[in-house]
Amino acid sequence: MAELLLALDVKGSDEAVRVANSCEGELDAIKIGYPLVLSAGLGIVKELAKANIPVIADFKVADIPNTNTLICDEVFAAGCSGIITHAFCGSDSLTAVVDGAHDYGGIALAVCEMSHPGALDFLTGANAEIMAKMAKDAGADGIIAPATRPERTAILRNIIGNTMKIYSPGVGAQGAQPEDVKKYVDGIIVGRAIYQAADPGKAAHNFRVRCL
Ligand code: NUP
Repeated sequence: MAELLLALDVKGSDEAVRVANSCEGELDAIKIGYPLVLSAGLGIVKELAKANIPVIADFKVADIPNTNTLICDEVFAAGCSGIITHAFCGSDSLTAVVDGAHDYGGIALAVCEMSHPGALDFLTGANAEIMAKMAKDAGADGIIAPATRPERTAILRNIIGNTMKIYSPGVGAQGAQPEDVKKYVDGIIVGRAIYQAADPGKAAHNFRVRCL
């Protein structure tokens, strides 16, 4: 059984609240990112957190350790429960995010292999495997691995073991199905296939059932 996370990549707080309310009771967490935060402001976190499910900031943090720490301070002060970071900047940058999250009682998830076709240019294979090992060594709480390439996600699962989480995007608009990957992961991330649906709550319910 996998959890269901909504990637709430809509523009503006009204639309974000409309979709989140429609999905009430169907989600385990809401993932926000640049599209929503740049259009609605970071204050949207407090609004979404009223649903009493974690809000995870998908900012794919990728900077020097000090800047990463400063970013974590803002993200967790705003009320987020977790942060998604890139791992490719190296172990010190990654550790800064892990420590920054843990200082606030939050979680840090490291992107190891991405779900889109261009990931095959760099963010796959040995590079992804090195980053999974790095995430484990840094004490990250979990990794992001692709539903679009379940065989790769299975390999990354073997590297990190069962104590860390895997959250997996690529289901719905990017072509993967929950059934492709649910046995390897702790949570499935779905964006457009829910928030662009005529009835987002119904769409979320259908994905939730398929994640069981
Ligand atoms: O590898 C990744 N692929 C991916 O799609 C890592 C991600 N964080 N995401 C995010 O997941 C992406 O930015 C979007 O927020 C969500 C997938 O949305 P959708 O394709 O289901 O609309």
